[in-house]
Amino acid sequence: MADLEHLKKEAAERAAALVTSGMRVGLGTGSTAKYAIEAIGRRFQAGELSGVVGVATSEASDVLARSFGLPIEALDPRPLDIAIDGADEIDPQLNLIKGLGGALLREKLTEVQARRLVIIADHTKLVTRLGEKAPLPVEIARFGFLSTIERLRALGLGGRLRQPGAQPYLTDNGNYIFDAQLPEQFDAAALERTLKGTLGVIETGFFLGMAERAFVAAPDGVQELV
Ligand code: ABF
Repeated sequence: MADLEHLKKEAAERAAALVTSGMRVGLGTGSTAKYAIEAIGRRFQAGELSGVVGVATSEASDVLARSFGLPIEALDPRPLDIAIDGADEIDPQLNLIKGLGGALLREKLTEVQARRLVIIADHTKLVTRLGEKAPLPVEIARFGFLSTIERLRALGLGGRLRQPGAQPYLTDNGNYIFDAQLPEQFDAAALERTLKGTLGVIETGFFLGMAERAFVAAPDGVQELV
C-alpha cells in the first residue's frame, strides 16, 4: 500500500473506533472516508457493533456500506451521533475546505446534523490558511450556470468549472461544480455568506466551525487535533 494510503487508513481506523453499538453514523465520501466505512463494516460483520445505522453522503459510500451489510437510511431530521469524513484542507481552527470529491452538498446536509463531526486525513491536508493548496468547490445549478459563473467572477473569484472530460462534472444532485481560486486575504465566514446569497449557488465547500476533532496521520504517528 502506498505510504499515503497507509496513513489515510490509520486515521480512518482511529475515527471508526469511536463508533459504538446503536449509533446513527454519517458516512463520508472519498478515499479516506472509504477506509472508515470499511473499518466500521468489518466491526459490524464481526458482531462487534449492533444496531448501527449509516447515513451515506454519496451513492458510492452507500454502495460500499451496504456491501458490508450495514443498514443505510435516508437523512431525516433526527440527529446523527457521529459523522466521519475526509477533507481537502484543514486549518489550525479545524475549519475545512471539502468537496474536491464532489459530495459537498450531501456532506454538509448530513454533517450539520451530527453531534460530532470527526475529520480524518493524512498530514498533506493541513494548511495555515484555507485556499493555500486547494480551490474552493462551489456547487452551482446547471440551469444558467454561465451566468452564475459570471456572478462568481464579479465577486473577484478566479477558477473554473470542473470538467474532467468532454462534459462538466455532474454531482449526485445533478448540479455542476465551480472550483474557485481564493484570494490571498479573505474572511471565510463573510465569503460564505456572500456566496450563499449569490443566485445560482447551491452550496460551498467551506465547513466552518463544524468539526469537533480531526485525526491526522503523518509518518511519525496519528495526531488528534481538537
Ligand atoms: C470528502 O472527500 C470530501 O469532502 C473531500 O473533498 C474528499 C477528500 O477525499 P480524500 O480523502 O480522497 O482526499 O471527504
